Amino acid sequence: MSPSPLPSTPTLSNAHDGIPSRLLLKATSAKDLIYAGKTVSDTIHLTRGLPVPQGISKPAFLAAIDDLKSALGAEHVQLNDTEIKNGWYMEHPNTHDMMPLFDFEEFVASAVVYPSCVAEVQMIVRWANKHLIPIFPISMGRNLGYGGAAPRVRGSVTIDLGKRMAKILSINEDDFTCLVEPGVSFYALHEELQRRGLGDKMWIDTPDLGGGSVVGNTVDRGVGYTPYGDHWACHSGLEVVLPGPDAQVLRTGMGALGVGGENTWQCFPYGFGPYSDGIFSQSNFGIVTKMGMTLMPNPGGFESFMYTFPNESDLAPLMEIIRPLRISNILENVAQLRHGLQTLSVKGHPRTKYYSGFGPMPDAIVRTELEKTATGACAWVYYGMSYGPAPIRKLKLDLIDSAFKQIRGAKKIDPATLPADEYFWSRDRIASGTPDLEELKWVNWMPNGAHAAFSPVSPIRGADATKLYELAKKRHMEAGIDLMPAFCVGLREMHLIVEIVYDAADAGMRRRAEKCLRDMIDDAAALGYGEYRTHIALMDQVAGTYSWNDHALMKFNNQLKDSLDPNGILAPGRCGIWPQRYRNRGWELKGGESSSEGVGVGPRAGSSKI
Ligand code: EUG
Repeated sequence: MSPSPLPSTPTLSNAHDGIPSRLLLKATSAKDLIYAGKTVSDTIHLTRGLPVPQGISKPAFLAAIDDLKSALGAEHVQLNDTEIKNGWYMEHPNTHDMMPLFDFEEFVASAVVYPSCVAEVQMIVRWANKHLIPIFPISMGRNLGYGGAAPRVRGSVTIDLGKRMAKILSINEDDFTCLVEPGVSFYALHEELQRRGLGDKMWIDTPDLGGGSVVGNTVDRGVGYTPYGDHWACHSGLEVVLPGPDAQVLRTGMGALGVGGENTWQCFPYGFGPYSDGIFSQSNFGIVTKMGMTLMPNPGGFESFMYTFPNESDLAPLMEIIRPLRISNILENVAQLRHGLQTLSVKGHPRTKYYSGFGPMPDAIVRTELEKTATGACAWVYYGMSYGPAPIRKLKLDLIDSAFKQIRGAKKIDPATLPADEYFWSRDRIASGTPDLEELKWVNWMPNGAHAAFSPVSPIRGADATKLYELAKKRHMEAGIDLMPAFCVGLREMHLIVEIVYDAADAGMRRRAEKCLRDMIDDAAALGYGEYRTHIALMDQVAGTYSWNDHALMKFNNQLKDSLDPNGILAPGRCGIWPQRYRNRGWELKGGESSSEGVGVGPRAGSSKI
């Protein structure tokens, strides 16, 4: 390989968010590819100047920032007033969304602050309450496809928790648990298990890309691909800083015990009384500073398998086959059923290598191109994993084989025939708890490649899969965008993940992508499907679809918000929850707006000013 002209990717030995050295070569070529696909400058000058949040004058804001600098050290507070830089997955911005649906300058922070401990997080919360400045905590800011590091309210001060709070506080070999801070990535946790010689004994569960924060991904209810793939279900215990003026800290579950709670904190998630953890996931009710996570015992063997299915119409009967196998745990992991086009795009080539026409790439071309690859021409590919010693795997794999082969033309691909760089082996690593970087390759499909996801959940049924697939297809056709769906099958539900890959520097394409996403959200809602997670620009719309009984759930969320965060300083608008000071002022985004901002904010809670 020729040496990269670009600066080297930071590794875990010099950055909390770096790449493990075992993946450095892969990162180098991934970075080269991404930079080769950039047609616009990486640096964006803030033509609109310092994004001072609404409700405070620029001089008052700057004076408040000076206060914060004296409290935390000037080097731990950065004003964001000149330019922002996009970078790439491994060297991503913490000031904005590098994969925006609006322009790069819209969802942007006014400053970034780096606390080193819980007491400093509390200090920042008190400061925000004093000055009525919106703050937006990120763990590491790699929530790409869902807004990345970007605050919902333009000009919020980003709290980058991860940079200086990146400790693995404990790994318990007896209980198979750990306790981590927000700056610990899946990469870092995995490397630490190897370093301690525990890699053979216990596994982590990782998403497709391993650079994300374990805390961040879990509180956003992210998904991985081992039997521990439901991250939220696998966590145990939180430490949370509340957003009120006194910035209380609490620990949930057994961590709430007055003495010795650490004992059982990571073993039993519930403690006593109402189970509070839920309200700190996908919310703006608190800042999570520590989280317990369970680790999976090495199952004593594992074996990936891959089946291809020839026809688009195989989707429905296949889902009917998958459901009982998954619920009874014969299919043991959160596997993926991917559209053929996604297996093509993950090779990392730009779309123009295959097709340059406008609109979705014709099926015939996808099939012809797939014909030349390991999967052969097919409509769907199932990537799964069987766990345990060989005789146990054989029982399960035989059941799966005869069930899958009920589909005419179903083919099992023999892994022994696949070269080491085939995508299959990346799925193999991920489903056995080794975080990877391979998935990034399909962003090269478009120049300045960005992605944003449509992520509805449904039962594991043929009829549901078909309805969701058809509506996605229709809307992609209208928008002229390639459709790359993947069904991620949980225990009794599936997440359909449709990542739209678009050119982030092309305003027209961004608008088409946003329109397509919004149309799919509305279509899905009309059929009774909701999203499990969404991009920051789409949160109001998605929250609005959870409207049962006159929006009873949002009314409850608003009540919690007003009680916990009376001044409305913490991540206003996140997940569609707006504090009182912002309500009814036009902050909600439902589509077609040119600005993400409303008109002003109200006075301090309890203030007599109107
Ligand atoms: C993916 C999976 C997700 C998600 C976003 C992306 C994977 C893409 C299961 O959840 O939310 C290949």
